[in-house]
Formats: sequence, structure tokens, C-alpha cells
Amino acid sequence: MQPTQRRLANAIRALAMDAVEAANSGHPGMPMGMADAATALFTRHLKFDPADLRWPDRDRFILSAGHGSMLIYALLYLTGYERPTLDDLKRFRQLGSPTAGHPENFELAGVEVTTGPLGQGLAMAVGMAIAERHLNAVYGDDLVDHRTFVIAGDGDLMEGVNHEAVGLAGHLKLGRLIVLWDDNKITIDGSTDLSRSEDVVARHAAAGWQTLECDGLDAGKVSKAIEKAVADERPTLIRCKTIIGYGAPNKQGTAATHGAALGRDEVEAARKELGLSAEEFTVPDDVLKAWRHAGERGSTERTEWQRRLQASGKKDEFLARMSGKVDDAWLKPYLDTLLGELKPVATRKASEMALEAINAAIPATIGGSADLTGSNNTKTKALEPLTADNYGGRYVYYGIREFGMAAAMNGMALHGGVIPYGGTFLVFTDYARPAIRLSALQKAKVIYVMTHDSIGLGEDGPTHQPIEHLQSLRAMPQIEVFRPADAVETAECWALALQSDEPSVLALTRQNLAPVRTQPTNENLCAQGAYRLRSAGKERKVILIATGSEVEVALGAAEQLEAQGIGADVVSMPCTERFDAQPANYREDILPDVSNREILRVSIEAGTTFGWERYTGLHGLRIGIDRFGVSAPAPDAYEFFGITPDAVAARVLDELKRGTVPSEGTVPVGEHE
Ligand SMILES: Cc1ncc(C[n+]2csc(CCOP(=O)(O)OP(=O)(O)O)c2C)c(N)n1
Ligand SMILES: [Mg+2]
Repeated sequence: MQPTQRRLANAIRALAMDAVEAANSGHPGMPMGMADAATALFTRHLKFDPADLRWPDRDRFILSAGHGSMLIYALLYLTGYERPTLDDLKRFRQLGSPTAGHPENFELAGVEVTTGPLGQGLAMAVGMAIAERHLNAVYGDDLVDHRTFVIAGDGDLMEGVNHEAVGLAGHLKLGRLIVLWDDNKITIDGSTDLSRSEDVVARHAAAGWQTLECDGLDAGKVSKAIEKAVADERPTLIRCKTIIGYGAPNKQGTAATHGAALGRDEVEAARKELGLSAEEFTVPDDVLKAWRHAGERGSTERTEWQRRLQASGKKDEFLARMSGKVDDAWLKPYLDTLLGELKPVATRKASEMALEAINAAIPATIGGSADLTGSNNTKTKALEPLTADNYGGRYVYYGIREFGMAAAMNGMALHGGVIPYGGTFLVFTDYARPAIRLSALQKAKVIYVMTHDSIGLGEDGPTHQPIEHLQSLRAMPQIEVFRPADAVETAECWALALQSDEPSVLALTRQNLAPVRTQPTNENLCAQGAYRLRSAGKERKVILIATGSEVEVALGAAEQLEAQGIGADVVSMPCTERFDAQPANYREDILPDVSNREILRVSIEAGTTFGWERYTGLHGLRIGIDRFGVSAPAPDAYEFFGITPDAVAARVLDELKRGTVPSEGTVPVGEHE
């Protein structure tokens, strides 16, 4: 006789309790409450094959309630994934074990996305569902025909990003997206009555979702609901009524089961209640066999898919596209044309010009903007909107949903087959930041097109003028911040972002910039992060290090200094992270010996000076803005903050006169008059 679904679910409960107990840390309540629903999904509906983890047409499963990580670890183990092993489960949350505290996509191939920051799993799922429909439009049902399933908790549905994600999914009619809500009425602080009284179901319905309800502790009923969800054209929310910590007789239904080991006595009582073996980390043979059998369900479907791929005549193209690798064959011809017709241009416009070449050469790109298309210059002429009626389009109108856009782009990138880029103002990276951080952590290849990158945006004033943003993004690991100085650098930086396997931020100007790179080069000079743009004519006394729009200022200041007999290098530094990664001799050549007081190093960037001592040394001079901006036309704002060739040259001369002693006196201009 086949074991019942309840017995299969109880294996999840047992493993969750035991692993949390062994670690004396973790969250048993969620996996125990959703064990039946997850069993229904994994044994009857989800399309997957543990024998081919990256099968492109597999269904995607996202545990948005990432604190319940033992749920997915148990499922992966039970269905026969190579990892985690039973030993991995025993080492839950320990150093070096892939069963990390929260599910990490870089630890286990069976984990599609990193979750834990509540709300973002579901928001990434929206991006996965977009990528699926887009690729379906390109390659057809034979090659792309899968769904995205999510398990979400109360927290996922309370977070603000949920509003953005649910709205976008409803608008785009992402019927392949199915969310199972663990409606246990409990969060950490206690009952959800403490903090929530909205009608969650009605909110989804109002956004165009199908909404269903079922007993989440009855796998059969959950299964029926999933069938209905699959049959409907709308995205579906299935409200699964559950009890947190189900099976722990004294603690179930309480917040006590949310995030702590149950304790030996309670685990023992639960074993009795659930009819489990007394020994920890054991799964009865017939139960494990049934689970492994469920894990093999997808095998035939996968081989049939392989056959279709083989016969499609598109195999190489499809697989190359899924690999995410692109070449930069577009770059040289584009630069040749560009150098033939140099003129002042804003780098946001230069980005659009580069994108015309990129989007024509690389069909995987999907652009978009959070309602600033005309300002971010993200839409190229040939791109059609990606809409509910035309998933084949390559431009997403994300609406004013910066966080939702960034999270969706993470989902798209991690789905594979598409390279998302999206824009807003640099200052609003703050709105998108939690998802930018997850791009970096997960190495999701997302390209952020962040325009209006300084006081140079002018009249919109301090609320719109980034100050701390560039440095705060540079402080984030595994993401590169590019701030190109002109159209040539912009194209080079785009090429680097597309080649990278990490996410990138392009910080681009609103205002026109004069060309600083006017000669062809054999190499992409931005690749090293910083390079000598101008060499001192006279004996070198000063190195001016600048980024983006301030490179032009540095060149002007250098000329004035040379006229007074002071040799000045100008170093353009479009990407500090890349410069830091260069060999010591290269860095030494560009910025010789930190302690060499014969040469004054000066940083010029229209943002915070915080952190620039890294390149100027403490005795260097840092020109920037350590206060909020001003509402004024851009030239006036630059004048006010002393970021002009005249003001920079004057400050350098002043500093040289004083001698390059360690000076507390490097007060940013704009403050000291
Ligand atoms: C953005 C974010 N804020 C806070 C937390 C900390 N946190 C983890 S779980 C949780 C409660 C979530 O409640 P629910 O989704 O209902 O999970 P349950 O207690 O039912 O397992 C909180 C606040 C988090 N992980 N992410
Ligand atoms: Mg809850």
C-alpha cells in the first residue's frame, strides 16, 4: 500500500524538527504547518527532475518564506536531489554546510533564488514568470512551457514590495504564477490581529488575481486548488489555512514555534502525535521510497523535452541563450562610428545610443524603467512593449515600482535566457536597494541604468540629487558601479556590464558632457577601472582622480595647473571595484606610493567625499559634497559647490602652498566659505 500524503508530509515535519533541534537554531513552525501543502505540490504538480537540476523547462519553486528553509531542504533531500544529503541536514546552519540559515541559490542548485528578506521571493517570482512568458513567445510551447510556484507567509504579503509585485503580476496577467499563502495567522510578535486587518484576498482579487481558499493541512484539497490555479488565466493566490508548528501538541498554533527549537520534550511529544519513529533523522523506508518515486515523475517529460529541443533546429541558439554568455562584437563598430561624429552628449543619452547597438546585437536583453523611460533613455527604437497581449516585447513598463522592478529583474536574470536592464534616478536606488543587495548576493546579472547621477540634474534639487549613493553602492560586495565620463566610456562600461557575471550599476548624467576620449584604442580602457587619461606635461606634482562628469572638470583644472608650471595627471576612474582588483604594479603606476607627499592626490566627484581617502591618502585633497544638494540650474550648483576647473585649480594651488601635510583642513568646498 502507498503511504498516505500525510505520512509523506510528516517526514518533512520530522526532518524540520530534528534539524532545528540539532542546530538549536532555525524555524520549525513554518515547515511543519505547510508540510501537507508542499507535499501536494511536489508529489503531484511541480515539474522537475533531480537528475537534471538546470533543465530549462522545469517549473520554478520559490520558498518566499525563506526562514522556513528546512522545508525546501527536506523536499530536495526527499525527492532525491544530490544535495542536500542527510548529513547536510544534520549540519543545518553550520559553517560550510549548504543548508544555510536561509536558502541560498549559490549553495544548492535546487534553490532557485535566495530568500529570507520577506516579500522579495514572491517579487522575484513575478520576474521568473515574466521571463517564462517572454521565452515562450520567442521559442514556443515545445521548448518553454512551465510555471512558477511560490510558498509565501504572512510576512511576504505584508511587506510593501508585495503591493508592487502583485500589481505588476495582475497587470501582466501572469497566469503561470501560483502563490500558496501559509495563512497561519501568526508572525513573530504573535497573532496577525496585532498588526493586520486588511482583507488580503480582496487585495489580490482587486489586482486581477484569481483567489482560492483551502484547508492547507489537507494535501488532497490543496491539490484540487492547484488544479484550479493551473486552469485559470490569471495569477492565483491560494489561501492555505494552516496551523504553525502543526504536530507539536503543546506549542502548535503559537509564535513559540516560529523561530526556535521546540525542545526535547516537545519534539518527543510531537513524534508520538505524528506517529513518527523515535529516532531522529529517520524516514521510514516506504515513505522515502514514495518520495523518491515522486522525484522521478518528471524524468519522462524531461527526456521528451530533450527530444523536442534536438528536433527544433534551435538547440544551439537556445542553450547559448540560457547560458547567459554574450559577446561584445557590437562594441568596435559602434565606437568607430561614435568617434567619427563626436559631440557633447549626456551619458544617459550615450547609454541609449549604445543600447541601440546592443539591443540589435543581443536579443536576450529586456529593458525597462520605473516610469522614467524618457529620462533614463532606456527604450530603444525597435523595442516593443512587453505586455499581456505581447509577451514577445522586450520593454517592460514597470510603473512607479522601483523595488518591484529590481526584484522582478532578479527573478528574470535567475530564470535565465534574458538579460534585464532597468532604470530610475540614481537617488531612488534607495527604493530599490534591498533588491539590489540580493542581485549582488545572488550574482544575478541585472544592469541598473541609474540616471541623474549628481547635482548635475539641477533644478529638481536635494530630494533628487544623490550624495551618498555612489559610495554606498560601491561599499556593497559583488556589484560593480560604473560612472562613465563620456560616450566612449559609456559604451565601454556597457560592454563590461554585459560581460560580467555580476550585477552592475551604471551611473549616468542628465547633463551634456564634452567628449574626453577622442582617439580609438585597442582595448577597453574602462576594464581596469581607472586609467591615466592625461599625463602631466611639466614635472608631476598632482594627480587628479575623477569620475563621470567630473573628469571634464579635472581636465580643465589640469590645464590651468600646467599653465602655472605644475604637472598634473588626470586619472579617469569609472569603476573603483575594478581598479582595486588590478595587480599592484598597475595600481602603483596610476597612483604611485600612497605615502609619497611629493605628489598631491586629489579626488573629484560630485558626491560624498566619504571613502575617497582610499585613493587620495589622508594627506590628499578630496573635492566633493558632504551635505545635501541645492535646487538650482546645474552650472550654478556646480559653481556653488566649487566643482569647476577654476575652483579646483585654486584649491589645489592652495593645498600645494600649504605643503601636503596631513590636513584636517580638507573641508569640502561649499562648506568653508
Ligand atoms: C524584510 C524582513 N523583515 C523582517 C524579517 C524577520 N522575520 C523573519 S520571519 C518574520 C515573521 C514572518 O511571519 P510569517 O511570514 O507569518 O512567518 P511564520 O511566523 O508564519 O512562519 C520576520 C519578521 C525578515 N526576514 N525580512
Ligand atoms: Mg505566519
